[in-house]
Amino acid sequence: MARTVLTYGTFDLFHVGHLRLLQRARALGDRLVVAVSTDEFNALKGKRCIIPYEQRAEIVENIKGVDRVIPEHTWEQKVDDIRAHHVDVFVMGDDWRGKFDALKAHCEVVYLDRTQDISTTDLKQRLKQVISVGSDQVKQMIEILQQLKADLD
Ligand code: C2G
Repeated sequence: MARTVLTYGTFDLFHVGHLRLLQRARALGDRLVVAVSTDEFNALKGKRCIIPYEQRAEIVENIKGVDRVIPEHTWEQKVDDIRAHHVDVFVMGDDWRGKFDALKAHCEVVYLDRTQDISTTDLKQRLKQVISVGSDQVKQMIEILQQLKADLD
């Protein structure tokens, strides 16, 4: 019987931390089911995604080793998902360590080390810095052009 692994996540601005989590989760079994948080559920988690659910799900389901993507609508659906997909192992990054131990009544629970120095939050911060530098340069250009126009008047 195939050993099924299940994990959950937002996977916004997909990066190597997400990839390595999925690779290591898949290596714990023969098939991997990934529940991707919907935009509505992310609002509940207090997260605002850059990439909409449909695209996040499309990226994840095309990652090698991912066999099935399902939507994550609520915190409470995990036990139903475990039963519906005959899950043997539930996996999360260790930022969630201990949070899902109740699922040990239904399947193995494994927390994997997060990949260091990469996160969606960090990527957003770096993007903001690039944008703010750009907008400062645009402001300087506008001042130069306004001064030039004043000189020509
Ligand atoms: N992750 C990781 N290393 C990183 C970043 C993320 O291993 N540098 C892992 C997280 O620990 C998680 C998975 O990648 O297991 C997806 O991360 P997020 O998209 O941030 O997921 P999250 O918002 O924590 O959603 O019901 C559970 C929630 O849906 C989890």
